Amino acid sequence: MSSNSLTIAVSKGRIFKDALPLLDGAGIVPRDDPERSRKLILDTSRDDVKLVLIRASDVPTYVDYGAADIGIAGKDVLMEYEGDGLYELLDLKIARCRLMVAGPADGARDSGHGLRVATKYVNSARRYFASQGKQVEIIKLYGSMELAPLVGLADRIVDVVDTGNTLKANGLKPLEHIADISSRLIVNKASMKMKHAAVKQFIDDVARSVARFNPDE
Ligand code: PRT
Ligand code: MG
Repeated sequence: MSSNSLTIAVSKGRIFKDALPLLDGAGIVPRDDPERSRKLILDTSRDDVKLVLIRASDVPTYVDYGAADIGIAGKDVLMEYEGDGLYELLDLKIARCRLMVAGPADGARDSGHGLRVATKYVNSARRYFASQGKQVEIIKLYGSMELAPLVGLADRIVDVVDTGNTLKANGLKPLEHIADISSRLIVNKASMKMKHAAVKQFIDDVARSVARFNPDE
């Protein structure tokens, strides 16, 4: 990577969609639409900036190892990530949701002890229940957590919730709030040093966009 070019890691889907206006504010417009193109590396309107499209949960890994200088990742994903090669520098205030404990809408037992909790957010769930003084058994899943209580795999799930429609459609309801979630700008620690001018310029530009889109915060 040359000392003034920037590689930005971002996931397709809701984060990409919400990030587009912020990138635009930094003068960065992708040359392809990732929902149509199969390319994993997108050139942009700036010759010195490219986007790499990866799974949401892989973004911190690419940035940690310096395969991308910068990344856009949900706080839910960052709370699970254990590497230390990155800085979290800016709240982008996009792709907002809440990390919640959910369970059957018709009640069910609520002692909190001996509960089985299904989640892909193993670290966050473990920390949360420990902070509540509750002993639970955590079952790691990779998706479709809502199914677990329906088939008797678990008593509770920990998942991100936006409208709550998905919980409701599966006979579940939100029970406890763990954290407010939004996407964050993360930067590789070495890039922060070696490409300081380019990284700082980018962060300042994006921060201005964020402020413009959130005038009341
Ligand atoms: O690609 P991969 O499957 O590994 O990752 P992913 O599914 O986590 O990616 P994606 O694009 O779905 O989510 C990326 C990020 O968006 C997450 O890491 C969160 O930070 C953020 N985000 C914001 C959400 C939601 N809102 C959200 N609603 N991520 C997931 N959801 C799910 C929710 O769990 C439910 O299953 O969307 C479904 C609809 O939500 P309701 O509550 O509106 O019904
Ligand atoms: Mg998904």
